Amino acid sequence: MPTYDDQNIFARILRGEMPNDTVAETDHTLAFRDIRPQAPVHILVIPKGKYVSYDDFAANAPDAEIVDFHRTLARVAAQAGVSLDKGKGFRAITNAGENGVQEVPHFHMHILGGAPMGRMIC
Ligand code: DGP
Repeated sequence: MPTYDDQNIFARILRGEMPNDTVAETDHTLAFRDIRPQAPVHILVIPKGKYVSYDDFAANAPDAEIVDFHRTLARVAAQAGVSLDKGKGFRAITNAGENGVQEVPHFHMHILGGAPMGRMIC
């Protein structure tokens, strides 16, 4: 696992060094709008803990942080009107490492919705 880089942009957002458009926050999780939206709804959900990628988070985060992360993601999707009870659904994805084309090395999931996403294999 790569070493966590404390200077990555999401670490700076968590330290309050960078502005962001927060949509939800809990003790363990932050959700904010993506700066380069690729869909009408494009929100990033990140743990506050220092995890490089999905595999790091899944293997090493305490259960309480993992549960809070997923519950927050589902709540944010509902608040944004894209959950199945509020809207027409969404895509939740994470990119990991070089082949996953992960730009920011702090684990995050993208919530994408508000329009059909199209079929994807990547
Ligand atoms: P990726 O690591 O490839 O899964 O995607 C990173 C996403 O983070 C990308 O969609 C753009 C977004 N992003 C990069 N820098 C910033 C920033 O400073 N603020 C916000 N809100 N989003 C950012």
